[in-house]
Amino acid sequence: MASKDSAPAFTNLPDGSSLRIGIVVAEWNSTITNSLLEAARQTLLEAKVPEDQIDQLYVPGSFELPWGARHLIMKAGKLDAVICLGCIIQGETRHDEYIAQAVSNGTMQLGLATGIPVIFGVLTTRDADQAAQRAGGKHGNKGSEAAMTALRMAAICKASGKKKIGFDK
Ligand code: DLZ
Repeated sequence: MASKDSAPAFTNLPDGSSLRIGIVVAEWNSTITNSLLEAARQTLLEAKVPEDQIDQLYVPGSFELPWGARHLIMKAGKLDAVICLGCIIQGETRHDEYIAQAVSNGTMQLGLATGIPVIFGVLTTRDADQAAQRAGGKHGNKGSEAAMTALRMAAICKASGKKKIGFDK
């Protein structure tokens, strides 16, 4: 279980001025996902990622996020990281479990296959209130955390001169 200090403290934002970052956003639960998006974009801009170096794509639901991330990677060519933003809320059936499993596996596999960091910025909550608390409420905004993770991972890749593999145009 997450405790108050379990997320890493990102005190210094890496310089993002040379980075190109993709963001894929699910339209399901759009009030929440748009809050995540706004915070993610704000964090990238604060880190000096140029606005025209942020590639954004909406997909219908969280299930489509890995496909959307792959599409951006293939289309944009030189992305340093891709952030996936979604919100899966439990319902009467087990749909949320299947979607969450598929998205987390899909994003992980895409990152490993391409060498491009693919960030899991997907809320998986019991209800809408829990989601709201994590999209600008008392638990902060996970969109901003996802953006910080993307910046950190992109900086690690740059520092190690890691060559990206796969999906070359
Ligand atoms: C179908 C569905 C349901 C019931 N719930 C959610 C949800 O809470 N969050 C979300 O992002 N998407 C949901 N979806 C849509 C699926 O992600 C997907 O778009 C459809 O199953 C079509 O593949």
